[in-house]
Amino acid sequence: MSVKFRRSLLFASGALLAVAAFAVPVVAGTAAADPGAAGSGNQARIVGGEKASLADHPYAVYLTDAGGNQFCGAVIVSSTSVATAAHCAKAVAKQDIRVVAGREDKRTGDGQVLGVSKVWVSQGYTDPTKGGDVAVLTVRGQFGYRPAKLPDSGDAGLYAKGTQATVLGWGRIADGGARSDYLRSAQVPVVSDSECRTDYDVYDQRTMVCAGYAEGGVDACQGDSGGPLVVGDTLIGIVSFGDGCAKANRPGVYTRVSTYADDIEAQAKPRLLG
Ligand code: 4AZ
Repeated sequence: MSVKFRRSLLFASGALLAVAAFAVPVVAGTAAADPGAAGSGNQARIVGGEKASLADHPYAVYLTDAGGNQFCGAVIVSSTSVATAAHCAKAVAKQDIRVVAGREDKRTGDGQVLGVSKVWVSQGYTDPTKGGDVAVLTVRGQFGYRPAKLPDSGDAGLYAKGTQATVLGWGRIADGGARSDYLRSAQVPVVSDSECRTDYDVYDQRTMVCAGYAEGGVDACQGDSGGPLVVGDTLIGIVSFGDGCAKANRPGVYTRVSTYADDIEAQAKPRLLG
C-alpha cells in the first residue's frame, strides 16, 4: 500500500522536536518518466529490478479479481495455501479472488488459476501502518509448485542489517495504468530497525522489517503488495507499504514473517475434515 507520510516539525526552546507523524493513505501518484532512476521517487513497477524466472521462484504467485485484473502478489506456503498482505485479502471479496500460479507472463494462460475457500487475516489487523499486515488464503485445489520456506528460530540472522534479500512481483509499470506483464525481481538489503524508525515514525520492529538503499532507486511498488521478500527460498517479508517507491530514506516496509510464522504455519496446514 502506498502511504503518504507528513512530518511536522516543532521548534521549542531552541530544541528540534520531531512530532509523531500522522499517516494519510493516498492513491499512488502518476509515474515518473524514468523508472528505476535512483531517488526519482517514481511510482513504477518493482523499481530498479529485472525480469525474473519462476524456475528460481516457483512460489511467487499473483492475485486477480473475478475480471482477471492483477491487484496484488502472494506466495505459496503449502500445497493448499498462500500468504499475502492483509490489505490485499481485504481488497476483494473472497469469492472473487483468484490465485494465479506458474504464470511468469500475465498475457499467457500458463500455470494454474485457483479460487479461494478460506481467508484468514491476522488478528487485530486494521491498517498496514499498524502492523499485522498478513493473511493466508486457502485455495480450492492444490498447487503444482513448491512452497517458500517459513523462517524458524534459527533464521533470526536473516533480519540483520545488510542481508541481501530478493523482492518479487508483477507491480505497476507506469502512468498509474498498466502493470508489469512479467514477473520482476530486485535485490534489496535489510535495513536496521533504528534506521527504519528514523525513516518512518510508524515503524514497529516487532511486526515490520524494512529493506532498501538509503539512496533509494530499488524497491517494491504499487501492485507488488502481498508478494514475497526472500533470502534464498526463505520468506522473511511480505510487501506491505511505503512512502511512494524507491525514494531516498524511504525503504519498502514488509511484514516481518518470523513474528507470524506459527500463525501462517497453522493456517497453511492442510486440514482433514471429519
Ligand atoms: C503498493 O501500493 C505498494 N515502496 C507496495 C510497496 C511499496 C509502495 C506501495 C513500497 O502496493
